[in-house]
Amino acid sequence: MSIIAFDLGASSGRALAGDLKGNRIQIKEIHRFSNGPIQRGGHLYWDIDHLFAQIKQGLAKAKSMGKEPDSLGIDSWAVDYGLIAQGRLLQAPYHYRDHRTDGVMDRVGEKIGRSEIFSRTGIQFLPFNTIYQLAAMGEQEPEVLIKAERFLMIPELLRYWLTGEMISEFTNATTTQLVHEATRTWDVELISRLGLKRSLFGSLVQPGTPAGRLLSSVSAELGLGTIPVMAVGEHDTASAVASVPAMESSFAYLSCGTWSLLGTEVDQPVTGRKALDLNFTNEGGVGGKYRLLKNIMGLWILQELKREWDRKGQIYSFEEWVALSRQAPAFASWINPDDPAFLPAGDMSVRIREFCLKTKQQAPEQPGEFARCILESLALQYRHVLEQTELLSERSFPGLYMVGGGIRNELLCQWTANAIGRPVWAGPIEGSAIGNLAVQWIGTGEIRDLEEARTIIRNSFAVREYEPAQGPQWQEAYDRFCGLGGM
Ligand code: LRH
Repeated sequence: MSIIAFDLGASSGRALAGDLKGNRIQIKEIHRFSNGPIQRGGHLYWDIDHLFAQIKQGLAKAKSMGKEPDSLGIDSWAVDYGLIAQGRLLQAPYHYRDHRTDGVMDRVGEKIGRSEIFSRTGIQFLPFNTIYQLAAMGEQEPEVLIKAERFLMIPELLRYWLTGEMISEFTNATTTQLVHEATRTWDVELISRLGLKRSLFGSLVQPGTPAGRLLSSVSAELGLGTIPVMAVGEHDTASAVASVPAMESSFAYLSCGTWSLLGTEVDQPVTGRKALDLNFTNEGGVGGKYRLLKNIMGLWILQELKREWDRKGQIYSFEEWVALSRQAPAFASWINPDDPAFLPAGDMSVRIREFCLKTKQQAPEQPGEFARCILESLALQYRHVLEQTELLSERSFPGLYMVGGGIRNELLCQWTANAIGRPVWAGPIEGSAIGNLAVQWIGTGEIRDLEEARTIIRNSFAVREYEPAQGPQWQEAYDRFCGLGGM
């Protein structure tokens, strides 16, 4: 029995078929497709029709490979959504890096109060959270919100087109910053204080809940049966954390990709003053857990730097960028990767240089120097956030689990181990898709629970250990990093 996970990541979308044989998972990538935003009229949108077509193509390919699935689930990055009226999508979903939310978080924070928003939701302040995207719509396109009857997050929208059912899922919903941390459902008071209609938001289901079957029109088009569809941990980070092959109940993880999400799992959200000041989040997790973590800007900065060089016609592969950074001088200059300047797309080299000059450091010039600056800064920031996680959770961690595409970057894994002075355990690479598959098996009863899923994942995928090295040099670097202005 095969099942399929669709994982829509920032660098690409993919369909993975999974088979569970005894206590081993086998995966096979059956389809990979682009998932870049489209730019139109000065705004950034999801290419949502393309994605729906790719999902159908993935299903058709599965059938042609003799892997007609018995279940499917979809996960993607958080916060983005579509609005439905009369059964139809009102407009293409915006991409969260669109600038229409500029300044909105501050205005909403003033109106409602940051500490009140945080104590209700436990969610960190990021300018692109859905709450601010909806507030931006209220300011700029109120007619769309008036017309809208239903709010669906991206995997829900795609599921709706596959099944005809509109069902909202818990983990992704928490990233809107509109779900109450204690009731684990929509915060009706917050929603009405924002002037939003309560009726937009449907009741939430937990990951692992059946969410309909393929519409007969879809199954006829693809020559498939009416395959059951499941709500999984539809926030990709929820799925990634579900895939962490930890045997201990308390551990630190880093989901490493376009974003770096570093934290731990907790049973109850941590919403005190310290968490607010450190801007930590408590996102809904799989298996009734919360993910106490912090968003770190991640490999996005290097991806954008690469795109900048690509545009200039100086094209290096990612492996070449990493090799160049290895050759550049060590500990020359750093950035605070979480400076908001690095969030939008565009001229990263200019912003990196500006940051370095502002903080009285030598600004990088050569490609390798830029790349080294980014990768060292990420590793040092991982230590910073790991220590903050320990402080907030009142735990200490002997090492760090890393999952996701970013662990292909062996240099980053090694530098992370060096920076934290503890081992890194890296794997699996396809964390989100594997977590997505595991939750489907939990939903169908083939895997008992999250703990058993993690044991099976550990048994099925290689985990590479990186031992820390160059302790004194990295300690000295960390002390200087923490003393940089602009941190
Ligand atoms: C990672 C991620 C992250 C969100 C961001 C928008 O892909 O889902 O957890 O904060 O994208």
